[in-house]
Amino acid sequence: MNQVSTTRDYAHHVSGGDRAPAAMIERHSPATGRLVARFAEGTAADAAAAIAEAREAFDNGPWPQMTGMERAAVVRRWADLIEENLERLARIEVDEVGKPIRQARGDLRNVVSLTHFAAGLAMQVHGETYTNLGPQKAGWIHREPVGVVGMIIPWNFPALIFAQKVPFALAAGCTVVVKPSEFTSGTALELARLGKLAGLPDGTLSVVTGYGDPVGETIVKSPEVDFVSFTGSTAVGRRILANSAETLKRVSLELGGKSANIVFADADLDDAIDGSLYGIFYNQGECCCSATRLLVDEKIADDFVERLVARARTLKLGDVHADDADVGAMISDKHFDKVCSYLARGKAEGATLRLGGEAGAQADGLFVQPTIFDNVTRDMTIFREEIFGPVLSIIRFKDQDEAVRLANDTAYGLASSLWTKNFDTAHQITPKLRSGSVWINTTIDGAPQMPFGGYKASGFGREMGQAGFDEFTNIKTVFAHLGKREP
Ligand code: TXE
Repeated sequence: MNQVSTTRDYAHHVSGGDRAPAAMIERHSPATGRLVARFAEGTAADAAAAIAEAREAFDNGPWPQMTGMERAAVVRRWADLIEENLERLARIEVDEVGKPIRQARGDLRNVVSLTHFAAGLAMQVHGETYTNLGPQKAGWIHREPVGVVGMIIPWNFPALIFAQKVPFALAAGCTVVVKPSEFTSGTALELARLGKLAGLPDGTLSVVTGYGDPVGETIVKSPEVDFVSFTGSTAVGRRILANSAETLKRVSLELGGKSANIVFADADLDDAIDGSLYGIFYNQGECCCSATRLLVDEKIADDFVERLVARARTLKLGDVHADDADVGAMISDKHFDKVCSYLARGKAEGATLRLGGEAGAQADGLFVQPTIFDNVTRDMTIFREEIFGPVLSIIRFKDQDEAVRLANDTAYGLASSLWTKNFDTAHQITPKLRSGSVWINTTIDGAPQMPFGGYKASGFGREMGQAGFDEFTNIKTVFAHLGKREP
């Protein structure tokens, strides 16, 4: 048994010294009920202390002044340390999130790749030069780190979302204060400790644990914070945007989704079935870009749904530390109740239940059976609202136009997937889909080089890739006059 058997106790990670916490937040594994961690319950004063350190480290510390090569070396060392600790970090994710170990290992492998990629970008901070302004004028544009960055991270991918943000901001020369989710703070604290070992100077990266209010609120409202990068619910995203208006700080928001997964009749149906199952049951459906709405060409729908349901029946719930676990537990009692309420809604509103539809039978675990609803219609709640659980809604379409209309019939716009062997179809449809990502013959896929982010109520700003890196920079325009200036 590889399970971590002790309860881990964590203080905040603030270099100026750990403040004695007023209270601790207990974390019980949602898969077993066991007490797995205790996190310090941060106060507004804790957040303010970390912000003050980050401000000092940005204004007067060595990090922003280092060459790109020097910063890259530290971030690369950090990536190596994360890789050495990969299994331990993955087990912490399993304990705190309740996700299956295979998926947690995959998350951590991506954390390593993202950190390496960000290290390389540290050497790529450069600007533009304008030499065509006449003999007496020159202009250039600098890229500078944006300053102190506040990062607010959710519970579904605690390490991965940390890595989509933090190494990029650090590589750009920013200093960072992180507030992880109160449910899943362990890996953020462990990653920050490894960062310190790798050589991050004091104050460059702090982690303050605790609740959205007061820790998150203090970060967002602080005039000492220049930029806030948030991933979480659309409701909290709206609040963050309103709060950030007080100080007019920049924000990026990566919010909810209700992604469409379109299967055309000419797709490789085996691949499309695997992809559709992965798209909805990966991370037990607690994924902002989960492929929650399956749109199937009516010509193949009966056969496709039959085969999809048969394969979904083989998915394993249960011991999330076991290598063969496929589907994990819901993050909290409250969230479990919310997902179950959608099961009831789907049945009551007349969708055809083809699989699941109940809580899982595991004792002490907040499991929900993989659930498939067929014959869903546009007006049903399960078609419209983000469920954030292992619940698939299937709807059939007649032609390409109807598929696009249905795919775009949502307030969200994070991602869409489509399955076809006809390149013309894929190429024609892609620009019509109102989402920040389009996956062709794959789903929930990507690479550190490729930016990720939303349209519409899924937010704005990008993470990863050059575009994600640029978010953590500001441009400064420099215009110079050469020689004697004519009045
Ligand atoms: O998220 P919250 P919740 C969606 C999903 C889920 C729903 C609710 O639909 O069912 O959100 O999840 C911090 N100021 N997603 O309530 O509250 C909070 O402490 C500053 C989509 O758990 O948005 C945590 O660190 N920060 C999603 C973070 O915000 C505040 C991932 C996210 O928590 C705050 C998670 C405040 N006033 C949920 N209030 C995705 N896009 O992947 C809370 N927080």
